[in-house]
Formats: sequence, structure tokens, C-alpha cells
Amino acid sequence: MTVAVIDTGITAHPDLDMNVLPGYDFVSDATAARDGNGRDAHAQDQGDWYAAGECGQATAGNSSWHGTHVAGTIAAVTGNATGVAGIAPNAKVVPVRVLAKCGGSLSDIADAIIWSAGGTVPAFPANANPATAINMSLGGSGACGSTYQAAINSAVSRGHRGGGGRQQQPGCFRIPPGQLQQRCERGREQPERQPLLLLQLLLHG
Ligand SMILES: [Ca+2]
Ligand SMILES: [Ca+2]
Repeated sequence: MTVAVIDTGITAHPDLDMNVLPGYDFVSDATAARDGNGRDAHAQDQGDWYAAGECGQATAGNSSWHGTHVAGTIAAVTGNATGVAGIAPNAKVVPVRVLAKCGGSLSDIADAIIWSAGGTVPAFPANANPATAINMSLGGSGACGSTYQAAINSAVSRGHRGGGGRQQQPGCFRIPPGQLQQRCERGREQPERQPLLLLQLLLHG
């Protein structure tokens, strides 16, 4: 199973590195990205810290390193007597960076969804490791707009539709946190089936 983690990117970690595949940085705002450029092939998390008065916050905030946290929860090396065990120990993670200082933009996230699933994003190289699951542990307020929906539809159209697998309803929805583990375990226990595409979208206020 290949899980695209659409989040803040990735940092090197000895309990995770062997399960991380090449990703992409979809953050188009170079200032927010802190890597001196817009989109590029390096999904390194540069930190999303902010000073007091920035990002609509009165007090300063430290970097979350949220993408690495999520990637580790999914695919930390298991059985090595080090750190933690991933809930999907046979999974590989494709880190896709969309969140940086003060959050992320809808257009970056939408393109990242399409790219992660193996779809075409004009002017960008194809993803060599299309996701069988996409994890988006990020939130927002308001309705699911047409840009998001189009991206989700593109991704879901590349998912498995038959053979007993379950197709997620294509749209913005919320999955209770505990269910991700159940879904990953189901994928591991049924290797004869083509994994279904899972979009875990947490788009709620
Ligand atoms: Ca960049
Ligand atoms: Ca470990």
C-alpha cells in the first residue's frame, strides 16, 4: 500500500526513512514555504513556525512537523525495537507538501490530490508512486467547493471500483480517527485485492 500524506512535508527520521518514497512540494508561495522557491520536487518540511502577530495569532507558535508525525503514525518501521510501530507497517509513504507557514492554499491542495492519485498536473512530472490511499489530516471551515470536489473526483476515479472493495463516496467527509487503523488493517489482510483508494479528508470547522 502506498499512502500519500498531504501535509507539511517530511523530515528525516531513522524510524521512518526506509518507508518514505519521493514526494513533492506543492507549496507555491515561496515565502511561506521557506525553501526559497515555489513548487519543487523536494517535500522537505521547512517548519511552519510563526512569530507573534503572524498567521492571525497573537502569540508565536512552534513548528508542528505534522507531516512527519502523520507519516510515522502510518508507516514507522515496525519490529525494530526502536521508536514506535506504524499502524500500516507494510505501507510506503509519499510525502506531499501543501502546508507551510500560516497553512496552505486551496489550489495547491487540489493539485496535490490529483498528483498523489496519479493524475496529471500540467507542467509537473507524474507521480511515480500513485497512492492507493491519501491521508489528509487537515481541517478547514466552510463548504466543499468545486475545486476540491473536482480534485477528489479525479482521485476517486483512479480508485478500485469492484471485486468487493469499497469505494468511498467522492466528496468532502469526515472519518473518525479510529477508523483509519481499521481500514489499513483491512488492506493488509487482503493483499489479493487491489487496494481501494481512500481519501481521508477532514474538512470541517
Ligand atoms: Ca519549494
Ligand atoms: Ca519502530
